[in-house]
Order: sequence, then C-alpha cells, then structure tokens
Amino acid sequence: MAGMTLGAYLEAEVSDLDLIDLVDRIASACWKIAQVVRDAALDGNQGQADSVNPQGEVQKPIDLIADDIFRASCAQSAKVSVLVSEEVEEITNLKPGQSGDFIVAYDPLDGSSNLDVNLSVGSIFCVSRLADDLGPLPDGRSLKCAGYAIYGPSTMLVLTFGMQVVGFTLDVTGEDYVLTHPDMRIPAEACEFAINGSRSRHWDARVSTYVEGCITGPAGPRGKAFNMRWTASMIADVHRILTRGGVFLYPVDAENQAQGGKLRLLYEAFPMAMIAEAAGGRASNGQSDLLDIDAEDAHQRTSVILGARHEVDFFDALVTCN
Ligand code: AHM
Ligand code: MG
Repeated sequence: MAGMTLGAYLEAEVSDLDLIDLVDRIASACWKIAQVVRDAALDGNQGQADSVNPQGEVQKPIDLIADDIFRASCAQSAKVSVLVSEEVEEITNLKPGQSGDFIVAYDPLDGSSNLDVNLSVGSIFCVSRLADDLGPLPDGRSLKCAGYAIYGPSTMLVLTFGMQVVGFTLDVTGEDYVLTHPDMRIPAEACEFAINGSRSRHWDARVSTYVEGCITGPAGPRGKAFNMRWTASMIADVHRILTRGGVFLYPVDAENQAQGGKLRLLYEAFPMAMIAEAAGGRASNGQSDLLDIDAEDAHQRTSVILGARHEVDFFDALVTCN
C-alpha cells in the first residue's frame, strides 16, 4: 500500500463516494492552509487579529484565514449540511439538513500559539451523518471519518475511517499526498507522557499521583523511567504518540473546571479519540471513553487522557485511590 496516492487509497478502501469527495476537498483545504502557514511571516499573517473566538481567546489572522479555507472547501460538497468550527460561535447550516447529509466538526488551525515560534500546528476534523433521531451535533460512536493535518517539517494528513490509521505525506513536487505510514499503531507500552506541568498547582490528587508516579522512575510505583514532552500543540503531541508511543493528558483542573476543561469535545477530542482507538489505543475523560460522551454544546470542553490503552486504563483506575 505504501506509495499510493490519497485518491487511489480512497478509491480502494472507501465505498462511500460522497465521503471520498468530502475527504478529498478537506485534503485540498489542508494543502492550502499549509501554504498559508508556511508563508505567514512573509505575508504579514503572524500576530493577533482584533477578534476573539467563541471561547474568548484572541484570534490570529491566520486562524480566520484557515477557517475561511476549510469552510469554503466543505461548502463545495453538495452533501455537507452542518459545519461546527472552533472559530465560529454558531453552528453553520449550509442547507436544510436531510438525514444522511454530513456534519463536519473542525478546528482549522490548532495550536496556533506555536505559529510565531515556527513550531508544528495543524487542522483537526471529524465527519458524521445527520440522523433523524439526533440533532446537528456529532455522535462519537457514529463518526464516519476523523483526521488531522500536521504542518511540520513536512505536511502530513492522518486519517481513519474506523479500522486503521493511515498517514499521507504531501509531496509538493509531485503535487499529491502519498501514503507513507500505512498502518499507524500506538505501541502498547508507554514510556513518555505529555502534560502541561506548569499547571501542577491546579491538578487534583489523581493527576498529581499519576505524574509523580511517572517522574519517580524505576524506584517508584511504575517501576520504570518515563520521559516527558509537551509541545502545546495537541496535533504534534498526538502525532508523536502515534509514531513512537506514550500518553497525552489535558485534564480538567481547579483553574479550568468552571469552563469544563481546555480542549473541545467535538473538534479536538472526538477526532483524536477515534484515531487513538483505531490505532489500538484509548481516549478517556478520566472516567469513560471520550467517544461515549454525549455532545450537548458545539463548544463544550472535556478532560482528555489519550494514548497507549494500558496507560489510559491505569490513569482511570487511579480514581478509586482518591
Ligand atoms: P487552541 O485550539 O486555542 O490552539 O488550543 C488548543 C491547544 C492544544 O493544541 C494544546 O494541547 C493545548 O491548547 C495547549 O495548551 P497550553 O497552552 O496549556 O499548553
Ligand atoms: Mg484547537
């Protein structure tokens, strides 16, 4: 399979022609966003815009440009009815919803605080279908596709349709995405963890116990050494875990609990959870699988504990110790 183009892969592996068309459009949008990210300093698109997103966070010009690109690409699909974007307060109804039409939830440029320092950022998305008995918000267990693009040293598109996770690298010269990572699996054993340690004064006892156990190393309760990494770009952290293993934690803590945590369920947690499960890992909110959480609000937030299945299970089991 390695070496296939994205188009050839979709044709071979996906039977839903409307979904193929949509994923192809999203892939094109990510390619354009990659170019905008690459040229941000040249084009004067670094720094802040005058606006805030639905979470009250100051937007960057490039957040808004990326949203325009992603939105326009999805809107070209006759089958997309609903868009949910991190950058837009209201759900966008592109056309009167019919059962079977697509809902696309996306963060057009995640980790954008990394832009000015030239580190990896990306786009995250998931796709579901409108159902007669469900509202316009995705159901985690009914997702048809999830993915992210990472704008790093190379641009990659990582996708799952539920059974496996595949990674394509953008070949700028050949003008196509090429399958370079045909079966991305999260290694069973984790030796790295990712958490923003500067928030430790806000953590609850369980998070502190978990991190302490990792830091103590071979002499501690885990009986082995852990390495720590944090890029402040979820896509980069998850991509590392998909590539060489580990666990990612962004828990609800004393400071962010009033808003329900930091990361957003629909367009950050759901897509990464579907990818983690398809790669043999697990994603939890500390109690239950993220994909089992009911979405009640377009921008609702959640704890995210994601990575090697054994490690996420271990964290969840710690609740009984407190
Ligand atoms: P964003 O959508 O505003 O970019 O925020 C999400 C990002 C994640 O990519 C990352 O894991 C997290 O925020 C970093 O948070 P912190 O600033 O606490 O390190
Ligand atoms: Mg984000």
